[in-house]
Amino acid sequence: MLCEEAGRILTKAKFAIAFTGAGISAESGVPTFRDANGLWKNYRPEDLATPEAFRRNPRLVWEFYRWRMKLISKARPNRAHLALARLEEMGILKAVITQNVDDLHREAGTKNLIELHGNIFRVRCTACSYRENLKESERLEELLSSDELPKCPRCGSLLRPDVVWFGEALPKGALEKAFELASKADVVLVIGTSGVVYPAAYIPYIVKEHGGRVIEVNPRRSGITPIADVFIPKPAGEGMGKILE
Ligand code: BJW
Ligand code: ZN
Repeated sequence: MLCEEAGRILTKAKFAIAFTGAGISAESGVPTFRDANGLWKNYRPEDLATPEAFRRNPRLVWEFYRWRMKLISKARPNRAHLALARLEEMGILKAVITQNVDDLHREAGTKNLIELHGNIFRVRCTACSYRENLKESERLEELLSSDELPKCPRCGSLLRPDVVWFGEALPKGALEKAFELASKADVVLVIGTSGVVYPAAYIPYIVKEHGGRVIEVNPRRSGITPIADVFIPKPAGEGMGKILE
């Protein structure tokens, strides 16, 4: 049963979607980007998650991503990821659009998942079209236990994480699909994002412009809060627990 005002809005929704950010995985032990202490060794994401940083110092960027891959590979979906999978099963939620690269929505069982910023368990070649899903190829351990820069098995060039860095285009199909869903949605459930990174942060605004409602779960105010119809100032697990009670 769905409780509270947010639950009532969701129950009546014809086409609800969710839009998630790093905060939904915080309770799984995955660090966010912009909360206190920063993500890693006092570097800002804007200094590591860029093609320039990778060109300048691929070792540093790979060290950062290996550290995160290790951490994320031990993380499990939390109550909030599971609640979204359950809402999809109930036929209420039509899609989850995530900025996260951590795979936790998929592990929780969400079927219609749109990953706007890529996936940390995939690598791709900087020179040719080679791509690899390290979970599927079972080569994650090999990559994590080596200190070498990973090279393309096809052409020998440097591999990079298959994620979207600042200044890079989002996967075209994913962004188009996300915008299309947002223009159709009558409700968007926004969970755990600071709402400052674009074009992803347009999504709740598109829903709102088309007359849809915005429900937000975040312990702190975000770039989305000014347009939220319902703001639940709680961590994701607790906030979603209240809605699904
Ligand atoms: C909790 C919680 C709990 C804590 N429960 N909540 C328009 C305007 C201004 C700027 C731009 C614009 N358009 C483009 C730009 C430039 C740029 C940008 O947005 N810059 C701004 C920062 C100023 N955008 C880009 O460069 C994008 N590309 C682009 O536009 O390309 C144009 C182009 C077109 C055609 C050809 C070529 C180019 C790309 C953006 C890529 C972002 N990449 C990253 C890294 C991904 C890989 C990786 O993971 O390593 O994506 S950066 C990082 O930020 C990551 C995240 O997905 C993203 C968003 O962060 P998120 O998820 O919101 O996390 P936080 O940490 O910011 O917030 C956490 C929230 O959780 C907080 O609110 C907490 O309160 C909350 N929280 N605990 C619930 N328990
Ligand atoms: Zn290659």
